[in-house]
Amino acid sequence: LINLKINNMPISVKKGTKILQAAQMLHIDIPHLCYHPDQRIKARCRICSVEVVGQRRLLAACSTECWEGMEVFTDTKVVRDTQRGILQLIMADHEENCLTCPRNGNCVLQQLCSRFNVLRPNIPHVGQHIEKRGANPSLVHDPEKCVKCGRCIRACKEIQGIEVLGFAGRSTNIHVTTPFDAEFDNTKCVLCGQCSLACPVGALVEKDDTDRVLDAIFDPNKTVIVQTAPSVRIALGDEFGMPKGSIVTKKMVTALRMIGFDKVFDTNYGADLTITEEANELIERIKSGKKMPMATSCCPGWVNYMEKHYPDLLDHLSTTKSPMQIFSAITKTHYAKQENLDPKNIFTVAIMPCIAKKYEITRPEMAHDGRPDTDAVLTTRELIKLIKYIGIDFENLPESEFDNPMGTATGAAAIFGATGGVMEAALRTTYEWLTGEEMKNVEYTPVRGFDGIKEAQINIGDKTINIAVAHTLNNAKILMDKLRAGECKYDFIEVMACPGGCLGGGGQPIGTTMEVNKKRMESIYQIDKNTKYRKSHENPYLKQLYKDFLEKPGSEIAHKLLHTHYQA
Ligand code: HC0
Ligand code: SF4
Ligand code: SF4
Repeated sequence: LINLKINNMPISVKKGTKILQAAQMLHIDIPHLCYHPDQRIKARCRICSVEVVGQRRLLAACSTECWEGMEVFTDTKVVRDTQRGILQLIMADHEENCLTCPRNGNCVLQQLCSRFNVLRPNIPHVGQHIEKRGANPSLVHDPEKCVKCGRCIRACKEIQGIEVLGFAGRSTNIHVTTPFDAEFDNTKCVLCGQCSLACPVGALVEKDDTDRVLDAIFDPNKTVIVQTAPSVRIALGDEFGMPKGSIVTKKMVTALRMIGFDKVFDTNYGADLTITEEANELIERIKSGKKMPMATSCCPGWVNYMEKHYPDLLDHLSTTKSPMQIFSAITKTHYAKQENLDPKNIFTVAIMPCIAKKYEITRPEMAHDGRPDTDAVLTTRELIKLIKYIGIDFENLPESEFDNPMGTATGAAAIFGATGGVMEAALRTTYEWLTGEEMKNVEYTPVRGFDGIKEAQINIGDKTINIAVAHTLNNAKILMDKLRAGECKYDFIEVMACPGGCLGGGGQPIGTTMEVNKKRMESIYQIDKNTKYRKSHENPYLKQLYKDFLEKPGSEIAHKLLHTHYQA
């Protein structure tokens, strides 16, 4: 242990601890902008400068390790003047229209200016006008709001290995951009939104679709149907002061009804349907030996990645659509007929932890009779905005249940939100269908947890199935390079683009970190444990759906509505 003092308070820390963390242990928040707990430390912004006795210059608290006998001061006049000076410099290059900024009220720069009383710029404005980028369904980039912390660049590189963002220009013209300033969807970007989750200000945000959804809600001719992804219910509470990982499913349902949705359904029902179709597809592929290994395809960030980076391997992707799209396809066909609704007048909304899902719904193959299956995707962050807009006291809401038939789902669907979950859910059904025996212990732990790549062998009847699970595209790349080189022994691969799976999605509340994701993962497995049915094929409403409409997994009608293809 190393002994030091911060603001005259003694503390002992492990070797290697940085001043920033040591101060946190003493409940002192040293301001920081470019520092992010899950990223490599760059010490670019210097807002975390502190005074250390015996040192001639200020040191960056984020990158300086504590040493024995160190004496740190975080709030001397020179420290405060430095912090305010840095903020003044940032503000001289920052478009100051906080009131209309999407991050108003949730912006690190705004919080710091308020905390350090930097209320009026004292340096002339030097920022240059740079056009916004946003002609794509998912992401808006406003370089004039950028603080040059580099967190988006590191997210893209360190999580996804894509490196589509980088610095260009010099001096007052330095800015973050894409290769040749291209629009995101014309680059290697997969629209995962991890950059927007890492951004401390309003420079990178999701495309805001809240007004489009409200317009539909206020249109008397429209029946507006909402579905909510597995990972929203364990993250939404964050923003309302509830402990991280709180399971708020039933409050969320109440809030959605108050916002004005006509029916509140569950994407998890779609996830059960994805599993029955995908398990059937896997069994067919195993039996025929064709297009093996099969890879999951429910994550649109991952699908974009395959199309842009491994177009030669597209055959490996399962043709089963994602739960969101399967759900909407059923809504606008079978459900519409059952309820005597004209599909023209149905507006389907999906609440997702994801930004790439906004792109997924615009794919031409995700439409039926010229109408998109899903009309709008809102991120968890946009749902938070709507809840606040209506003025709902979320924490104290009474609880209520999803509507049926599409509000009932199994525990297998719940775990889709965590890396390894789709694999585990698929194995529960594949096992029973291949062997005809009951799977007694449904919890398949080798695919659980946050290891980057998880591999296992599972014996199903007389077959041995090799599986691999990866999260983040940096890890997916390792698997795909092996596959391309013909060195891959797997039968079934699951990939989710975001860290931890959808629970760490690019559309989740600001402040999402791996530490938070761990709590979300525990909650997801808790939901599975507490659900009556735990295997997708046991969902009673799904059995009814196959009986009334889809006939059997992989039927002609199932193929028409629930399967898709990919394009290089
Ligand atoms: Fe996911 Fe999904 S689990 S992609 O991660 O498969 O976004 O939460 O909704 O569609 O179910 C996201 C989360 C979903 C879908 C499901 C899948
Ligand atoms: Fe990179 Fe994802 Fe952001 Fe695209 S959306 S720039 S891939 S982090
Ligand atoms: Fe979207 Fe989930 Fe894929 Fe992230 S992991 S891109 S949140 S579907």
